[in-house]
Amino acid sequence: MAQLHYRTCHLCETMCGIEVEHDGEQILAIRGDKNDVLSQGNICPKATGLQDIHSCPDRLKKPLKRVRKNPDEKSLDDEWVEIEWEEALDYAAGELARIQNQHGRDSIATYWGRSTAHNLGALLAVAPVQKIIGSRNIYTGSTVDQMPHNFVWHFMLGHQFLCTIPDINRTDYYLMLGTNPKISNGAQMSTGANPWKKLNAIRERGGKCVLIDPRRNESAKYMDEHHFIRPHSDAMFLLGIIQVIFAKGLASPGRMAGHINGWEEMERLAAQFDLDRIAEVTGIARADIERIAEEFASAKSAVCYGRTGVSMVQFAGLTQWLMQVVNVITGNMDEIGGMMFPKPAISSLPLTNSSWNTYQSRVSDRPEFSGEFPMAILGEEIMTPGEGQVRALVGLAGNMVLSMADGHHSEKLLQALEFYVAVDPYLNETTRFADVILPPCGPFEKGHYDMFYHLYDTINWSKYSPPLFITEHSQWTDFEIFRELMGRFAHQREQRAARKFLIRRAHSLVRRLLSPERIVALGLRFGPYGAGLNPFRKAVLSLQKLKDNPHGVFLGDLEYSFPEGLYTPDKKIQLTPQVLVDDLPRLKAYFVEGGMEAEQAESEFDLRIISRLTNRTLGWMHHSYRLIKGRNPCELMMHPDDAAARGVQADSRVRVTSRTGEIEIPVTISEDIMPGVVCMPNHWGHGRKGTRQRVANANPGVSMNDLTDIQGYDELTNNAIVNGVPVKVEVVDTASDREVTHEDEHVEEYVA
Ligand SMILES: Nc1nc2c(c(=O)[nH]1)N[C@H]1C(S)=C(S)[C@@H](COP(=O)(O)OP(=O)(O)OC[C@H]3O[C@@H](n4cnc5c(=O)[nH]c(N)nc54)[C@H](O)[C@@H]3O)O[C@H]1N2
Ligand SMILES: Nc1nc2c(c(=O)[nH]1)N[C@H]1C(S)=C(S)[C@@H](COP(=O)(O)OP(=O)(O)OC[C@H]3O[C@@H](n4cnc5c(=O)[nH]c(N)nc54)[C@H](O)[C@@H]3O)O[C@H]1N2
Ligand code: SF4
Ligand SMILES: [Mo]
Repeated sequence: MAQLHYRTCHLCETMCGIEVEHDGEQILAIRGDKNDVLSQGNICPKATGLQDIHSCPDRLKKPLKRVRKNPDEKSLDDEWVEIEWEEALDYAAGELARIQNQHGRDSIATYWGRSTAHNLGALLAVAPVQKIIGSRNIYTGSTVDQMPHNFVWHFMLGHQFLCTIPDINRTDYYLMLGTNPKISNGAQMSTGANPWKKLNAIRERGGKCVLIDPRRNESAKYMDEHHFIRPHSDAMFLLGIIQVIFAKGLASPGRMAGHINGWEEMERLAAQFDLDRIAEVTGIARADIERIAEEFASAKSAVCYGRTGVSMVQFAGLTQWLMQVVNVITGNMDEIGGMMFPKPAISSLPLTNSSWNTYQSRVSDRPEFSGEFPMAILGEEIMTPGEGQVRALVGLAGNMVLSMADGHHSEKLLQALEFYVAVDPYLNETTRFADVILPPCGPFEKGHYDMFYHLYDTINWSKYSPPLFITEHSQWTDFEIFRELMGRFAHQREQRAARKFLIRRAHSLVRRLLSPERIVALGLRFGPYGAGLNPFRKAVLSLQKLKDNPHGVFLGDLEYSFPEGLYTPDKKIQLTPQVLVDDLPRLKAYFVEGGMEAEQAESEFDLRIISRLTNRTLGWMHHSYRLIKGRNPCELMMHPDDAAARGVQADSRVRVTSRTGEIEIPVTISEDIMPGVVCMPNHWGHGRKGTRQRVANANPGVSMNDLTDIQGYDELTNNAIVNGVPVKVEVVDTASDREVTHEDEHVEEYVA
């Protein structure tokens, strides 16, 4: 008999409520939950793909161990055998302990990919795993994503997770840079899908929406204006905006008066840049910059916000900083309709680290940020011999071969590892280099609470999703896998009998007392809406209350939290942190003092490539047949002038070449892309030897990150540059047959 289950879709930070109709273990349909307090029935197509993941025959249920053909070297011809959990955990822990005892703490690195943040068990494991391993070699997907934001929040507001959230529900002016909410459903801003409805609402209440983007992306039609901007040049545009706001006497601190340092310095810094030169390098007319600045500063409330298009580029740190400066100098920081700060039911800020440059990396002296190093240096730490060299990797929830800049480089570094344990449900482009794969249970076989994404809330709310199915695999969430792996590792690493005994006792105590659900209950109890230590206090929120309210609990609109909520020692906003001011000469050298022209004159790569998300997919969801069936979106978008200049026609296949690699890809010719810029979707490029993912491999596409460059990262924040990478394009042939290229028939065969 069909039953209904309510939960949160865990696939992205949008946190939509879904209604799962199922008959026993068979899922019949996934729909939006109309009663969900956040999303009110809105979802995107990706949620429906979860049922394919649940039933996917390629999803691993038991650990896999590599059996090497040649004991001295890994090969993609090696075989995999399924082994029992006990054996797999003992083997992995034993190898890690052996390597660390022989080569020291830093010889093990950890890598945490995107799905960590979507995953209660994995998130709860992060801090203990890092503590137990004790290595400085910590790497996460953050440095191929949002690190520049964290960097700027740390320096301006005092904590890397004091996340500025655009108050999209109440703003009158929305200035948006490098983001495409129609497709991404909003990034670092959880609205519960269909944020375009909120953009429409801004305009319906008389407000205005402006988009700055090298592509007239799918969100442009919900905006009043769109302006093309040359990739990497947003910091210059923002300096123009700031300069005009000061020059016209429109700057005003609003509610934050008396709580801002660096006001005069900021005015002086922005005044140094010539507005005509800004217009020339950005491609946005001077008159438009002046008008947008005036409109923004004169609006009743306004917010300047940007996402991955301005964080995975050169000068990303400066860009993030200057966006926040625009908000502060117009009185829109911690103001209704401006940038606001949520109050999540479990407060993670006091428990998380925020630091910079307290130590540096071994090979190239890159600074740590909040205890992690940038992904860009993982390869050199593995491949450069010497004391402290990384020899083993514990990697989870990320597919760096497709997602990190320079996929070929990622393959090399993974191949070079002495030992690699992957915690991942798939044998994919990255995990095929592992020695052992420990697969966590599927999304419906465990409870879910968004421990991280509530930091991006646009309203205050809370929700817990219990497991839908309890299966044999349910006992292996990422939490239990790490609990068992780390317990064994600590025990095997220890030489002294007495301490070994204590570790064993502690491990069995943790096993008995701690589960993800219990930790959530504790977090809620000691959070801002919980009863705390007082047994008589009637709490606004508890785990039981969340269980009783499967559509979530609304906790109120976002409220003022500054200056008390600031984490800076003097409780003031730092408008001009020295480290950011010190990065301005680099911007000047490139855009004002001829760097850009010199680069263009020297280089054979005359186009810049940027990324694009597609509505129906998300990285690892290419395992879902219903999401990727049909024409493969992996095509290169090109402006008609650029196409004509190279003899490219609508049915051409082209070769795209960069400093690091080349790919061949069909084209789409469109005026929606800025001349001089080309664009393609990322996270494709399946079909590689040694993977076990039939759906993705049957419709493989090519990988954009086979073109991006490991040497390309924002010098200040160390975030990878995967947008605006120099390339050239040549015709391979025309009239290519797309039907054949996309091998759809093959997928049909498999699914049938
Ligand atoms: N469908 C779908 N949704 C997703 C995801 C997914 O994979 N698929 N991933 C999720 C994740 S992990 C994230 S982080 C978010 C990302 O969410 P968004 O940031 O909204 O993602 P994008 O669509 O990549 O938008 C980036 C925009 O930046 C533009 N851009 C590129 N270079 C520049 C530049 O130099 N300057 C400016 N101003 N713009 C530039 C691009 O043209 C593009 O329109 O999406 C989330 N949602
Ligand atoms: N060129 C280019 N590159 C980009 C981007 C871009 O726009 N352009 N975007 C960047 C951004 S914003 C992001 S977030 C990254 C994303 O890149 P990654 O962090 O690499 O994310 P995915 O490729 O989605 O891989 C997720 C992995 O997690 C695994 N997984 C799924 N569920 C679970 C689970 O419950 N537990 C565990 N342990 N594993 C699980 C999947 O099998 C898969 O291996 O890519 C970045 N790279
Ligand atoms: S936007 Fe789509 S993928 Fe993201 S949470 Fe909502 S339904 Fe899931
Ligand atoms: Mo991301």
